[in-house]
Amino acid sequence: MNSAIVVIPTYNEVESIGTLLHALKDLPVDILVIDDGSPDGTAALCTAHGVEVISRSGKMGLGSAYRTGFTIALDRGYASIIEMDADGSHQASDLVKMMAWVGTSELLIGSRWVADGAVQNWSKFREYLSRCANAYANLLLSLDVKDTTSGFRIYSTALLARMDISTIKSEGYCFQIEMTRRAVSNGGSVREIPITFIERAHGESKMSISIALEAVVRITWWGLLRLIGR
Ligand SMILES: Nc1nc2c(ncn2[C@@H]2O[C@H](COP(=O)(O)OP(=O)(O)OP(=O)(O)O)[C@@H](O)[C@H]2O)c(=O)[nH]1
Ligand SMILES: [Mg+2]
Repeated sequence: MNSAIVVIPTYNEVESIGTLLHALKDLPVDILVIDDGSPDGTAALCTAHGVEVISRSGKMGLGSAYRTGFTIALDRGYASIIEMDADGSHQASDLVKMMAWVGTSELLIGSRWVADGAVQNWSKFREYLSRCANAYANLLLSLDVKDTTSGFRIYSTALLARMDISTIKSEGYCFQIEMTRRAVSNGGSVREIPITFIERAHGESKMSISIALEAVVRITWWGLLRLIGR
């Protein structure tokens, strides 16, 4: 067993996941895929790569997939728990850079919106959406994190264990914001490491209006709670 595990949620990523698993194979990490019954055979491909897969019966959301994966990782006693997307947006070379900072902060975020961070092949609209979500979250929640929606992270087990993740409710990319908020409120130290995020070349984005709306509603609610001191 390595001291770090990469938890990868998947839904219909058969065209992308193989490249990621190949890129991760020489890194000192274990891998756990949480697949939601992808009809395209994602789980079978991961198994063929010798990777452990938790197969769930249907699409239950990114947040729920991470809660399942994190709970398993915590039970197994890894020191570091890593989040990565399967769609090719997160690079193993950036993970190596992030892992060099393990031990310096309890939450390391692979960030697009710090100096030397970058996005490739994103439309202006997607960039605008991401920047707006981050600006709104920071305005209302004062998290002091430039890329609160990034799904490329390394948590220390000590931090994750005190975050009580079973009570995290968000399902879409708001999950990342809620986790950042919970990390900060639990006294977690956060460091952002610049990454290059590359838009997926294959498969379909799971981003939707309802996922964006979930973020707006929850951020607004948390902002109101903060205003009344709760
Ligand atoms: N298990 C599981 N994985 C999911 C679910 N929704 C998304 N994922 C995975 O979570 C990761 C991020 O999903 P994306 O579709 O890239 O979502 P996104 O990054 O918010 O959107 P884009 O920026 O458009 O790619 C990918 O590996 C997806 O396959 C889900 O309901 N269940
Ligand atoms: Mg993506």
